[in-house]
Order: sequence, then structure tokens, then C-alpha cells
Amino acid sequence: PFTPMALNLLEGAPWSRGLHAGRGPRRLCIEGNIAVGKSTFVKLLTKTYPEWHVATEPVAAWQNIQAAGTQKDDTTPRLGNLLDMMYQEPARWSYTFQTYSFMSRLKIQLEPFPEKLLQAEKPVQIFERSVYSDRYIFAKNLFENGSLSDIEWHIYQDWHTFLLREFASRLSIHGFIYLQASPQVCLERLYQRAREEEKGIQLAYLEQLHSQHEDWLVYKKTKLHFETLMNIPVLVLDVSDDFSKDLAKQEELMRKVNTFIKNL
Ligand code: UDP
Ligand code: D5M
Ligand code: MG
Repeated sequence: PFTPMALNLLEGAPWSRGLHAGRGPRRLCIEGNIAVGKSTFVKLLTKTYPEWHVATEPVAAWQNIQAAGTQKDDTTPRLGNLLDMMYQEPARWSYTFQTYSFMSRLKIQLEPFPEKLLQAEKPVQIFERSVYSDRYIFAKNLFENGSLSDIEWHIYQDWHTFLLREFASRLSIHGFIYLQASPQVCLERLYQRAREEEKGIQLAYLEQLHSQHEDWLVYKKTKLHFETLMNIPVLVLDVSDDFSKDLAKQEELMRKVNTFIKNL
């Protein structure tokens, strides 16, 4: 259950005045283009800071939509792979995808704090992407490239604004970590990962998503609809050089994250 105490902790009290040893949890989102290395980065964070709580992107749920109310086992009816459907027929499935990815991210961001987190001296919670990248990266881009119609985009924005305002007090975010690399680097990593559904993704699509990230998180050109979102600090980390096996690079990245979070 979501206790009032957990609620207080969410409301952005500075660490020095929080409830647990004077510190409230810091909540951060990792943002970045497809295949830039978010999941790899999140794994590195988990290894470096095992006491932090990390929520990965629920891609597997999008790849295998299961009938509601059923137990998840081998006999569960599989309704389809929504990620694949969206890439195969964007005009037909992009809106549906947005409703589902948003709901799954919202549920994750609303989950009560894990017990272990509340007891940590400096509790930190990390989310792989957010209800904000859903809108200001993907949905916006799908509208601009014609995969969402005027009406779908209008309806999407209407419920997105409404729901996030209703849940505002439980969704506060203290920082974004933007993993940055060129679209070319992302395409190489995308091929290397070889996720079946993503085989048709072209460089042009990654270029569009790259611009959306830069506009929102670097140039601050994207029009936002939530007052609090405008002042959230952004740490930009250049991950063009492969960090997956480079210990010195990993150490440097972790040091930057640590400094960033300490000052939030
Ligand atoms: N990867 C890599 N070097 C890096 C970061 C990632 O080779 O510095 C690889 C990683 O092993 C995977 C692919 O790039 O095969 C995509 O990474 P990930 O799934 O972490 O990306 P995400 O889509 O989560 O951002
Ligand atoms: O992102 C996982 C995959 O899901 C990747 O193919 C992008 C896609 N994705 C994630 N969120 C959205 C939204 N909101 N719309 C459309 N497509 C989306 P990865 O970067 O591999 O972790
Ligand atoms: Mg990932």
C-alpha cells in the first residue's frame, strides 16, 4: 500500500529535511535514443550501487500482450506483439502503442517505494525512460512523421496532461540523465542487439528521435505542459565511445552520476 509517509517522501523534500535519516529518495530517469545503451547503463548502475532501486523499461510486456486476468504461464493466451505491430503498421498501431506504453510506465512510476529503498541512507530510484519521453520524444515524433493523426495526437495530449496533473504529487522526478550518441552509433548498436521487431528501423528514424532528445533535453526548445518539468536538472553523458567493457570509462560515468545526484 502507498503509505502517507512514502507520499511525503515523494514530494521533493530536500535530503537534509526528509524523514529517513533526514533524506528523501531522489528519483531519476534515464533517457536516450533507441539502442544508445540505456539498459547496459542501468545494469552498470545496479552493479555499482546495489542499494538503489532500478526500474527497467517493460519492453517484454509490449512484445507479448497477454489476456487480462490470466495467470502468466505457458497456457496464457497471447494476444500479439504490439511492438512488432507498431513497426509493421505504424499508422494503424502507433496510437494503441502509446496508450499501452504510457499505462505501463505510469504504473511503474506510481509503485510504492520498495522497503529496502526507504531504509537506505541516500535512497535513489532510477527509471529507464519515463511518461515524459513517451510524449515529448515518441508520441510527438510519431505525430510529426504522420503516424498519429491530428485527432489521435489531440486526444493523446488531452489525457496525458490530465492524468499527469492528477497524479503530479506521486510522480515527481528530480533529475534526467540523457545518454547521448550519434544516430549512426545507435544504429550500429541496434544491429548488434538484433531485436527482431526493430530490423526495419532506418537511420532516418533514429535521426528524428535524436533531434527530439536534443530539442527537449539540450536546447530546451520543446514546449512542455508541466511546470515542474521545466526546471529539472539534466545530466548529459556522451556515450559515443563503447563503455560496455571499458572499466575506466565506466568509472568516469559513475563518478559523474554520483556528483550529479549528490547535488540534486
Ligand atoms: N552496447 C555497446 N556498447 C555500449 C553500450 C551498448 O556495445 O557502450 C550494446 C549493447 O550490448 C546492446 C546494444 O548496444 O547490444 C544496445 O544497448 P542497450 O540494449 O543497453 O540499449 P537501450 O536500447 O536500452 O538504450
Ligand atoms: O526501447 C524499446 C523499444 O520500444 C524501441 O524499439 C523503441 C520503442 N518505444 C519505447 N517507447 C515508445 C513509445 N512511446 N512509442 C514508440 N516506440 C517506443 P529501447 O530504446 O530499445 O530501450
Ligand atoms: Mg533498453
